[in-house]
This record gives sequence, structure tokens and C-alpha cells, in this order.
Amino acid sequence: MTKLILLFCSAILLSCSSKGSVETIQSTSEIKKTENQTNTPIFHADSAYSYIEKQVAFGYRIPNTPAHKVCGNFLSSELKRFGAQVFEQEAKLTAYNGTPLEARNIIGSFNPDHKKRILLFAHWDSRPYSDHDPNPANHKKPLDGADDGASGVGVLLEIARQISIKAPNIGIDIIFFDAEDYGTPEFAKDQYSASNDTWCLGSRFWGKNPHIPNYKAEFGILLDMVGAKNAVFYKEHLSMRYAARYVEEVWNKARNLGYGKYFINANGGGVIDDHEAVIEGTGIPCLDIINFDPYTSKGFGEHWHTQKDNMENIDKEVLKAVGQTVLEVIYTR
Ligand code: AHN
Ligand code: ZN
Repeated sequence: MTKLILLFCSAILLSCSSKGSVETIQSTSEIKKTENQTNTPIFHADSAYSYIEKQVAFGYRIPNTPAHKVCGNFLSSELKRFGAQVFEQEAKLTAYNGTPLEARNIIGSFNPDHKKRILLFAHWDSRPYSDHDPNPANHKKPLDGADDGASGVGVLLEIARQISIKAPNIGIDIIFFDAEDYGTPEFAKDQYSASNDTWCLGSRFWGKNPHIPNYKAEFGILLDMVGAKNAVFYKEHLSMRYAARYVEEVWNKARNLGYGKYFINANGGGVIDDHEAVIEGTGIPCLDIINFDPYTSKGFGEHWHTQKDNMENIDKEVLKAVGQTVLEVIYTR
């Protein structure tokens, strides 16, 4: 009898606790959800913006110049400060017109022993010419490169800062490539070859001589011109050819975060950029987040390779969209 009563009681208890546990399950799943949303650190667009200002304030980051040297030292020391193992790769390269360029690729590795890695990269040099400026008197003038160069680096420095605060579950390599933007200017196309390989000299060198032999990463993301007002990021051609599943992942994450107005869910054109040499040299699938609109005559924004590529054209909301999306990709792995 006592056994029966006990059984009866435990049945009531069980039903109570099971009811309770259902509630607990519901609430933990809710907690889990909010936890997941905050698992990804918050990208501080103000910080990325100041990093862009800082680079521009050094002056033109043109290889062989003092401003270039000082800016390179700064980038390297910031990566170290954030706990990265830093490799500096120096290379003597040759510009389209025969000018020898003292180039420097700057590489920061976080969690260097982890097998699972993502590669993030941008170019840190700025173009010595404004050859697409509407005023021909400006064609031979250097430009600030707030968007073209500094924006990608600024976003990656803020990502590095976030990694230093909270380590992700994977290894991250950040590469700042040099001498991307020394390609044959419009005004010299009759005199010199204007082939694609006058661009992206730093990444071409690294592709053939990676800082670690047989360097591998699951995939790579290039950030190029990710800071201008009204930027649009279409799915770039080479990226779709070699890294379609990662393009879809990045664009889906951006849309889910509410950045679908920047990350357009459509194919755009192909561009010459640093991802090509990385893909060719290492076989790592890479994608390019680049402001290129195939439905405009210039493709790149109106400010591209003009004197207007300055701080006035930098939009924190765009930096936020790109930076938060990339952080989401990193911290959901
Ligand atoms: C051209 O398509 C000529 N250039 C794209 C690479 C680039 C230049 N990115 C920034 N500046
Ligand atoms: Zn450029």
C-alpha cells in the first residue's frame, strides 16, 4: 500500500516536474537564443572610423615614402598589441613603369596553432594617382584613399581589437597587402602595358611566397572599398566561381542582420583584386566584399580614384554593416 501511495505521489511529482522541465526547456532555449545573439561581439563603427582617420592622417601610403613606412609600423604594432603573432614580409617589386617598390605585407595571426582558420585581408597602400578625377589637372596627384585602402584596414583593425577582447573558436589570419593600387594609370596606357598584373603586386608576391609554406585556411574574405556612403556589395564574379558557398553564407548573414540594402542578393561583375592571387597561389576559396555596382558607368563609386576619396565620403553605417557581418561569420563557427 505504501508502495502504491509512493508510486502515486511520484507520478504526481513526475508530472509536475515534467511540466516544470518543459518550461525550463523553453526558457533555456530563449536564453540560448539571446546568448547566441550576443556571442558575436559588437562591432564598433566609431573605432573603425578612427582607424581610417588615423591612416589618412599619416599621409599618402605610397610605397617608398616616409608616410607609408610610418603607417606600416603602426599597423604592425596594433596587430601585436591585440595579441597577434606578426609576420612582416618585405619584397622588392617593380611598378608598371619600372619603379622599384619597397613593399611590405603585414600579417597578424591569432590562435596560430589552430587548424581551422579564416583569412581576412585588405590592401593598405593608397594610389599615387587620381587618374579618374573629373579634373585632368588632378590626374597625377595622389589621393587620400580613405575608402580605397584605409576602409578595409580600419574594419579589420576593429575586428582584431574585438578578437583581443574575446577569442573566437577558430584561428584568424589578417593580411594587409601592399602595392595593390599602383596599377598603370589611364594617362600612361599608351606608354606602358596596362595589363591586370600591374595591380595587386603585394598579394601576387605573397601568393607565390606565402609567409608559411603550404599556408591553408578554410576560406578568405577580402575587404576593398567598404566605407563609402551608398556602397553596394554585389556578389563578385571570381568570388562566385571559387567561393560561392561562402558568398551565400556571408550575404545571408548580412541580410539576417538587416544589412540587405548594402549586400545585394544578386550577381555583379568581376573585378581585378587581391583575392585572385590568393586563390591562384594557395587554392583557398576567397571572396571579395567590394563596392562595385555593375549598373553604373564607372562601376566603382564616383569617388573612385579621384580626389573625393576622402573622409567626407566615409559612412559609419556602411562600416558597421560590413564589420558586424564579418564578426558574425567568425563567431558562429
Ligand atoms: C581595377 O579593376 C582596375 N581595379 C580594381 C582593383 C582595385 C583598385 N581596388 C582598389 N583599387
Ligand atoms: Zn584603387
